[in-house]
Amino acid sequence: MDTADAASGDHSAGDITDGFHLLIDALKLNDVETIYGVPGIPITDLGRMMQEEGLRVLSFRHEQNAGNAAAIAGYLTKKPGVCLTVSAPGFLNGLTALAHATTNCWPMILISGSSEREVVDLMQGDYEEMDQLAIAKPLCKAAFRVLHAQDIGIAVARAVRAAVSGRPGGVYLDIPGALLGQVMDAVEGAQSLVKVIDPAPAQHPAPEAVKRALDVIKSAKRPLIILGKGAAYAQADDVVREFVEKSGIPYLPMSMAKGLLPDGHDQSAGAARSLALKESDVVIMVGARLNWLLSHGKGKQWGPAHSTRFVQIDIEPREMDSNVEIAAPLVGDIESCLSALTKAMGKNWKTPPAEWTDAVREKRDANVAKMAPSLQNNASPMNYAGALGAIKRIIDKNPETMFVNEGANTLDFARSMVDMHRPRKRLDVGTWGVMGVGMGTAIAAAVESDLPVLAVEGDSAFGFSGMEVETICRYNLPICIVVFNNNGIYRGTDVNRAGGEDPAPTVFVEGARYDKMMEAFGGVGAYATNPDELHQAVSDALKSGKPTLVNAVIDPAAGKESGNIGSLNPTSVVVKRMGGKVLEIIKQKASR
Ligand code: ADP
Ligand code: TPW
Ligand code: MG
Repeated sequence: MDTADAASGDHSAGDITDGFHLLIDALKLNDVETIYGVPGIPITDLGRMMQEEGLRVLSFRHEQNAGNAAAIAGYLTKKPGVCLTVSAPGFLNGLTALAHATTNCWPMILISGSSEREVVDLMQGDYEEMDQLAIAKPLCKAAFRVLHAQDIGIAVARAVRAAVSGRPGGVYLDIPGALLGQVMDAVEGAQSLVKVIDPAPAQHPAPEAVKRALDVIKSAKRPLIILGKGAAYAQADDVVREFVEKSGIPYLPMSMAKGLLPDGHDQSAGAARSLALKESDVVIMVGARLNWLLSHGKGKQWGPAHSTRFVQIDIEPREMDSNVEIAAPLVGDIESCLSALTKAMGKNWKTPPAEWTDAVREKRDANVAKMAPSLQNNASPMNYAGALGAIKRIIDKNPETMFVNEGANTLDFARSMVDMHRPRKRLDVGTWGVMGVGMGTAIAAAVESDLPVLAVEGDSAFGFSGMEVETICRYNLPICIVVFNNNGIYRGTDVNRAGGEDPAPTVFVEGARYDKMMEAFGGVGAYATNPDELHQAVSDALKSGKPTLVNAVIDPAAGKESGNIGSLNPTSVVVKRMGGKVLEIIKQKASR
């Protein structure tokens, strides 16, 4: 429906409309198709009417999971994912996901019902009273409240544009319950709706910035491209490929950019990460930030201080120099910037010295060869490599599968062992490393892509959103969950250091059967103690498309504290004394 249709609508003089319908019409006019939420006062009827009016409404068991679904829907579609919640507690439950979306630069709109404005502002104790707008503000890109039905159209338009333009992010839209019941003339109502034209306009880089970037790249002896999830989000896949291939420069994909170019690509430096970061002299950042995931662009992982020069492509000007000097900032959208660079490289582009590209390739191939036997490990109970070998073979055979991944060891081992072959197929914990995104992510991945989903989950990670297996069964989604069950967080072997009866804080019930949770709601439960059984169970699930949960038994001693990021744990100090005299001061990291 375009604006003209909406304005004339099906309405004739004398018809009236209300806040419910104006909100629904405004969302539909702006191409929103799916709503992820949890019903209750004051938005129960809104959900029903949305469904009646042709929106797909997915009802969750907890708002955080609905919010995580909306966040990843935004990443996958470049349109705002919409989450709908009730007031105060429901709103707060949705807020973690809104902040997560904002942190990851994904467009999302959290729409929450709220209580009587007059009562809230006088703090008179309304049902679920809370000043939601004030609370949302610091956690998202923009926050709006609508008080009058005739403003609903403009409010939705502002929310959509704020979410997707520039650096994408989360937007909060506060809908006081009373607004939904307001009535107005239907023709005027239809005319009040606003269709956002060109919501994320192209942003072309300045020609001098392109030239500066190219000069820096040309000066490099050992250049490296880093592709981030901003590049995957941009959906400029062909342009990215053309730039990488024409430049001849090795590239490193960040976690969710894996598959933007297939991991088997000749220029991939994925398995030579340490060498590539340490030895490169010019690094071209493409939709990736120099945050903790790249140790802030300095320190041990990198070459000598100030020896690496950076070119950075980002839509957000303030991202430049966030951690180190950026020699050539290229501000604009990925597609415009990379097209301009590729064009400016011209016909006689000289690819980097073979000495460098060969060194990266050799290191990568050696590392891949070194890892290969571990992926064939058939031991039972499984270690991570054995289990992930089975998962890797499945993804290699079914490259279209949407791959969801969370946990600590389960995440870090899977990232390095399971190759991705297509863009935006690896969906994980993002910039914050949030546990609990798994089921919301899996549900949105299935709904938005219509493709089979494989979610590989640590047993702890799964527990954060595990109740959504009911949602998966209810909507009969083609999702196969594999729980890597090592009886705990990082490992299942920790003991209570006080010797008491309580288990250690990181361990769970031994030998739990997560597969039974899926069976409880009519899905398929499977139990795998070795890689062959795991391979079989997952293959069957992908073939049948039935909701499935495979409980994969992992050796409780196989994992490392905090997976790959144990070094981020604070150091504790133990002082050993004998008779009041200090014998030794021992500094130690968490795991022992
Ligand atoms: P990763 O974790 O993969 O390194 P980040 O989330 O840290 O990626 O960085 C993504 C970056 O991409 C953000 O700085 C964001 O501003 C940028 N970005 C998002 N969309 C676009 C786009 N269309 N064009 C350019 N930059 C973008
Ligand atoms: C919202 C802290 C990081 S990883 C993890 C926790 C609790 C679970 C690791 O255990 P899992 O994986 O999933 O069983 P594995 O294979 O190592 O055993 N709360 C939030 N986010 C984070 N990151 C944490 C806590 C954490
Ligand atoms: Mg675990």
